[in-house]
Amino acid sequence: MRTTPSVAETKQRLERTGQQHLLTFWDSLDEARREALLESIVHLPLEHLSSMLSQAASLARPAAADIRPVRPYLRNMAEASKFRAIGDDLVKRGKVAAFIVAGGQGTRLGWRGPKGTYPATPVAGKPLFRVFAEQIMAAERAYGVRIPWFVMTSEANHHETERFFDDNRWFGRPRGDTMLFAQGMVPSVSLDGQVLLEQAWQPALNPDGHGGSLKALRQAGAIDHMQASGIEHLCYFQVDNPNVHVIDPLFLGLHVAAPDSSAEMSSKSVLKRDVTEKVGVFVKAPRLTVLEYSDAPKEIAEARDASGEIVYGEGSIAIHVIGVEFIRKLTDHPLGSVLPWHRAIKKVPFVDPITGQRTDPTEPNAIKLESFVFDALHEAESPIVLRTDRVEEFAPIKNATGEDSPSTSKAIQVERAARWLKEAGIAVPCHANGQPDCIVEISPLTARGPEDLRRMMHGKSITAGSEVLL
Ligand code: UD2
Repeated sequence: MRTTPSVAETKQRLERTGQQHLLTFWDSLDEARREALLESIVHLPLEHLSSMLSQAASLARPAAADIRPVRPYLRNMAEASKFRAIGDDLVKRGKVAAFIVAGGQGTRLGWRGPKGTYPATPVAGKPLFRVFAEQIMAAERAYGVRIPWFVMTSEANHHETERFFDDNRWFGRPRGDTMLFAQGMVPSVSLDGQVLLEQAWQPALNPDGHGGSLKALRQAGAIDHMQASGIEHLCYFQVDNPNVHVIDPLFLGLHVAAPDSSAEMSSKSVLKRDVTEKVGVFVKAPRLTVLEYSDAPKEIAEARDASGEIVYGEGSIAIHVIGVEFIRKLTDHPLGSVLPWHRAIKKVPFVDPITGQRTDPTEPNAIKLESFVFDALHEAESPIVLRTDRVEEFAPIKNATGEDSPSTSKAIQVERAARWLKEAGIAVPCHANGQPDCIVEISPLTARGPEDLRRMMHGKSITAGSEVLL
């Protein structure tokens, strides 16, 4: 059992690493806070901090001249049914688990609880976590298999998330088939590399980004657990997209069997709506890379070909399949993962070590480090991209109003439901502009696609202006 180092040992370590200021308020702290402070310091990666910061500061962005478009697979490709059957077989044999990253705080959305508790669907107002749980349950029923669900939270929302799952009786699935674990935290530092104090007894920390999910899986024992139970591939998705197809056999089949796939990491794209849309894009530089919207040179972001099409248009919707063995390889590293650090300069409230005053800075004063899961693509020998349909799979909820908000997401969810009904041969009343003149929601437990609707909707119809929950 590890014991917390003494104050003398801690002092020496802080002196060695140039962070002595963390004990500035030691004499004024009571016993409990002293203990808390020593315990938090022991977890700080102080010996590595300056190399993490300099790596982040020197992170090379690809030069525009080195960037090329990618050629994705398309859903209507010739051999789609062959790959779909391969994916079906993989799921049936219990080789697949679901993995959601839900550590973000949803601040942009202005929702107080964990984002996954947000009521997202157009008729029933189902919370995002329920939508995903029902999708997984529907796949479990269809394939006659248990599909474990790994849920990454963060320190800020772990307990609330766990309570929500508990209050909802784990959405009707066996408790043991969902594993919740929190992602790691990294220190927020001043612009000259000093770890900030959030309180006199507490260093300022921030979540280590969705890239931290790989390390968190490993540390939580999830990789060992998956490998012991024969799970080989993880279906990765974000908490903000109710239209995600959590278990997609075509995507899985391509991931494991496409001739140019190394079955380590595969990604889905949608064509960018316009050049200003805030999604990263898949490019070759020369390895497959996600170029974040904030990092894309203007001539790349806005390039169009002779027919007016966006050249670098494969937008990342943050849906991947990742091999479990590949995650083990990426996380065999002294710092827990090989993924590079990115830095963002932000405003972080802190306790001034000289005055002892807690200060709310008016200007950005801190470096926050985080890693991104898509950087794992660089490490994959031959990753592939599958382009999918935007309405079918991307209805993100990010902002309170405007683009990517609850109302745009609901409109896309309804559009998809109407499309499924039409494909199943059921007439859907429409406005003159082609948009559905009804609000329809299809529960994942009712139908996983148009085929399921055909059977159950036989002889039924939808009335104009109605609100329908199927
Ligand atoms: C992300 C992608 C963007 C595009 C878009 C698609 C990044 C940097 N950008 O933009 O390229 O693909 O999604 O919707 O990823 N999260 C954690 N822990 C963290 C940080 C984030 O779990 O420390 C989760 C968060 O809960 C959410 C997801 O990661 O599920 C995306 O996070 P975001 O909101 O920071 O990324 P966003 O929407 O700007």
